[in-house]
Amino acid sequence: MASRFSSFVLIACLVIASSPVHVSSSVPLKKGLSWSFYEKSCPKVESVIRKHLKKVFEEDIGQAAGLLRVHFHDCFVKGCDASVLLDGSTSGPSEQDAPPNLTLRRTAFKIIDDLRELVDKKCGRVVSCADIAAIAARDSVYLSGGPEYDVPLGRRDGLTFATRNVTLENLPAPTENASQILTALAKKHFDATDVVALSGGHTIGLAHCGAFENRLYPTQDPTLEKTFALDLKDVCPTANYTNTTVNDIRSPNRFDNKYFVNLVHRQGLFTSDQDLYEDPTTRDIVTSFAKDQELFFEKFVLAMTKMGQLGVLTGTKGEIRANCSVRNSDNPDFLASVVEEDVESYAELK
Ligand code: HEM
Ligand SMILES: *[C@@H]1O[C@H](CO)[C@@H](O)[C@H](O)[C@H]1NC(C)=O
Ligand SMILES: *[C@@H]1O[C@H](CO)[C@@H](O)[C@H](O)[C@H]1NC(C)=O
Ligand SMILES: *[C@@H]1O[C@H](CO)[C@@H](O)[C@H](O)[C@H]1NC(C)=O
Ligand SMILES: *[C@@H]1O[C@H](CO)[C@@H](O)[C@H](O)[C@H]1NC(C)=O
Ligand SMILES: *[C@@H]1O[C@H](CO)[C@@H](O)[C@H](O)[C@H]1NC(C)=O
Ligand SMILES: CC(=O)N[C@H]1CO[C@H](CO)[C@@H](O)[C@@H]1O
Repeated sequence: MASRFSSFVLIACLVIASSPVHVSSSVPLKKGLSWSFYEKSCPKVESVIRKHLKKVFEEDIGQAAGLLRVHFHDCFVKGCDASVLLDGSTSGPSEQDAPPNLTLRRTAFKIIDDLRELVDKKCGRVVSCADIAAIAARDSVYLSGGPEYDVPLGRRDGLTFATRNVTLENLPAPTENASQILTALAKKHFDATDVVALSGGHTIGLAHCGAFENRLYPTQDPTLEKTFALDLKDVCPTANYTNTTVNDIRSPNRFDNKYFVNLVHRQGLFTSDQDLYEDPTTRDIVTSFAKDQELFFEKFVLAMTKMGQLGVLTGTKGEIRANCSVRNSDNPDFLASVVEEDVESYAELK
């Protein structure tokens, strides 16, 4: 009896855990993207990626955070065109050389390159690096305990990298307050709910002292809970320390709504996190996500689906890179398309 009951519970849990949040009806797709893009050319792409990432995360779940952040940076700077993956040392000064990218995990780039090889072996060179990064970000969320959701596909890889300045202009800083973050993200058509939901990405992963020491030195931020502040000072005893700490003290490796519970308790790590609770414009959204994880998941999926379509290249634009770290050397359109592509993706991002 007991065992029948527990297997019933197990099955019930599996059904709940694996029922995907579908957003296909509520988010309009950019022309050229589709929910079934590789159905004919590479039907196994998503299962190949998931299988490999499961293995990677079993060894180190921290890699999920690295992959999620790579997709976010890719999309915010010059659109989701895998430009963030271009290796600065071979392509000239690139996104990777701008300060916010100094802390992107090298291992995330390596994992994406490995996925590129696995997918190529299965299907040939038909899946873009930008799509691999988008699927990997989704799997990072799901395999860390977050929502399951479909990702529209059909992105192509950009031929140009973003300059250091363009990167800096497009990535918000952790020292910014909510009103600055809201203004910056409104330019990319994100509303307050999107901004709060996306910030929930900080429910996993790590941060270096440099990202939050403004809240400790020279004077302590009054919106920082006292015991939490002491812990942070242990990790970062002086300014310019290079240690890291977890973004979410309650459940550092689990994709859940605890990040918002932290904010309500004034245990958010960055100014840009905590101020979402301090600012009356976003406080109620934070509180609602702290109370209702399903609501957070639903809004997170909507915002990610929007983010995943920022400035995408589709159709015959861009290319499918053979190596995600370098653009194809055999692309005859290279010079001609550089100019066209830049104009277009900047316009779309504005
Ligand atoms: C709203 C503006 C945002 C700001 C100011 C911001 C800033 C930062 C900073 C400074 C770090 C720490 C990097 C380090 O010191 O190593 C970080 C980490 C992280 N961010 Fe954000 N972020 C923002 C939005 C997002 C979004 C939209 C996502 C994804 C949906 C995201 C996902 C992550 C993840 C997963 C990490 C941990 C990375 C790791 O462990 O390697 N962030 N973010
Ligand atoms: C980049 O930004 C800095 C500081 O705003 C400016 O001095 C520099 O000229 C810019 N460089 C380019 C190439 O636009
Ligand atoms: C946010 O920061 C900006 C720039 O430092 C400042 O002008 C503004 O007053 C701040 N807003 C709030 C609500 O604190
Ligand atoms: C911080 O880093 C130093 C070395 O740079 C190390 O000795 C110390 O244990 C670290 N502290 C924490 C809390 O990680
Ligand atoms: C930290 O670095 C900044 C910029 O490099 C410097 O101005 C500041 O004096 C340093 N602070 C400490 C405590 O070393
Ligand atoms: C991809 O390019 C990078 C950077 O040039 C290089 O280090 C790496 O070996 C290449 N990978 C493959 C599989 O060719
Ligand atoms: C991911 C990464 O660390 N990329 C580059 C960041 O910038 C430094 C310094 O310019 C480079 O050495 C890294 O390759």
